[in-house]
Amino acid sequence: MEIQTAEFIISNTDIEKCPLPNKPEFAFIGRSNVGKSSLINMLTGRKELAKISSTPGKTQTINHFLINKSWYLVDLPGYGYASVSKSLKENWSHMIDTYFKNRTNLYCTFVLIDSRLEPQEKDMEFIKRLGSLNIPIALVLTKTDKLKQSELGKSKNKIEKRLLKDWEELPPLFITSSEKKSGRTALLDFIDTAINADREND
Ligand SMILES: Nc1nc2c(ncn2[C@@H]2O[C@H](COP(=O)(O)OP(=O)(O)OP(=O)(O)O)[C@@H](O)[C@H]2O)c(=O)[nH]1
Ligand SMILES: [Mg+2]
Repeated sequence: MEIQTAEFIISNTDIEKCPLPNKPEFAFIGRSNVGKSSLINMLTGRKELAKISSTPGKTQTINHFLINKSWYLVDLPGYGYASVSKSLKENWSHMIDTYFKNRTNLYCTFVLIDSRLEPQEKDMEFIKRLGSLNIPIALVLTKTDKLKQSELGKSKNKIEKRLLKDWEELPPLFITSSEKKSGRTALLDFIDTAINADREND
């Protein structure tokens, strides 16, 4: 899929203010600092579309971007950021939960996982939560430029092994680096296929 246009629509903490759920939507979620905003910029080819920071906790709102005038990409705040206050964490958690419960146009949620880390229980818990809400997911390994090919293979195996403790089937998995711009075509093709498959079913 070619990205012709990518427009910022709205940033808010109130689900009611999100655009009407009348276009296919794809959300990006994962622990703080995992690279959600960077991935959105890499996919759209717009360097400063989503705001990035080396300090975790940069994205604190729900951010809708309209792509090719026909579908939404959504940048969400990260979970598991230790340094914010308990009440702020609870607010985010409630906001994210409400988001997932209300977006009837959500085609797939990409759960980003840092390829350099051992499988994290926070990620596994979050994946379970999405599963209980019947939300289709795909996994995205991020920052793979930081690993050698052999290390990446091991990391992928560990994550898959851990997931198979909870799930019978593995979700689709993408290997990406926003730094090296890798994994872009596969991910955009996946989105394209999801949108078109649904059109054919209409
Ligand atoms: N080496 C490398 N660094 C990356 C990659 N993607 C993101 N980063 C860096 O990781 C840091 C966090 O990136 P963000 O895109 O802001 O992460 P985020 O998940 O949106 O973070 P929050 O909004 O705080 O939840 C930044 O310093 C990025 O430059 C990547 O593919 N490779
Ligand atoms: Mg962010």
